[in-house]
Amino acid sequence: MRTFNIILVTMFLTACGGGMNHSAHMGMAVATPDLATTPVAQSNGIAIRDPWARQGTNGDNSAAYLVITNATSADTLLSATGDVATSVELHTVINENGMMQMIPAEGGVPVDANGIQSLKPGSFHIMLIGLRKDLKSGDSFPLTLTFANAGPINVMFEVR
Ligand SMILES: [Cu+2]
Repeated sequence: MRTFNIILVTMFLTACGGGMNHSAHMGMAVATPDLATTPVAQSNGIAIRDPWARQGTNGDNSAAYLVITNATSADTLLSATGDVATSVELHTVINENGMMQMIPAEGGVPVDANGIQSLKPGSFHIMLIGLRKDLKSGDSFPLTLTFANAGPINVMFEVR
């Protein structure tokens, strides 16, 4: 458990690297996802913690993040759907000749058996393409996350 917590702290700090909100997030370091906390949603062994999204302007793009834990056999996040944006896609980030590029996550986002998978800046994320409204700090919106085994899970994302 202690090892898990340390890994999560590292992930959180990485997720906060750069950006105008850096200092704000650092000040909230105690809000690091804690596997001992109650998940915001769970189904069939999959639990969701710390769902959040970047602020954005109507018509622009944004991204959403979360921590997935899996208490059962290997699963895959196949899709995220919602009406917050014209298109909602699962993306990953690759290093192409020193340039960081995001591309669709072919086959979805894998979640190991009894494992943890973080969707975070610089890694897997949910891309919100063409926001249908402004996303301001404190707003929230729903997405449906569909897993191959666990099925659909409705999650509210908090805008930060
Ligand atoms: Cu993306």
